[in-house]
Amino acid sequence: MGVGVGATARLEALLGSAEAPAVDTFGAFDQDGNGVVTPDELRAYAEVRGVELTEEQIREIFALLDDNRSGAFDLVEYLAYLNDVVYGSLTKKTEIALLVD
Ligand SMILES: [Ca+2]
Repeated sequence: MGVGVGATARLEALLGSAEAPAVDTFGAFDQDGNGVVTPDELRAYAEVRGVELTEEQIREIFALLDDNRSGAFDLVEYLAYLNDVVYGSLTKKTEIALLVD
């Protein structure tokens, strides 16, 4: 279906350095520090980082991250996303590289 692929790439671009602790990147998204990241906060963070996000990409990112469909995502949802999608895909890429090699 391809849904979320572009959004995932955008989100990975936003995450920047993979060496930054996830809690720190979440804190950077959560600009008012209330523990949840809203679409407006994500949009503002993307603008600061020079990453262009369309409304559709923002919707896709929240479809991926906002498990309970509250309209925002919290740290638990963010960590679950990283674990499932980002680290999971990196592991798969590593496995594929090993197979090719
Ligand atoms: Ca917030």
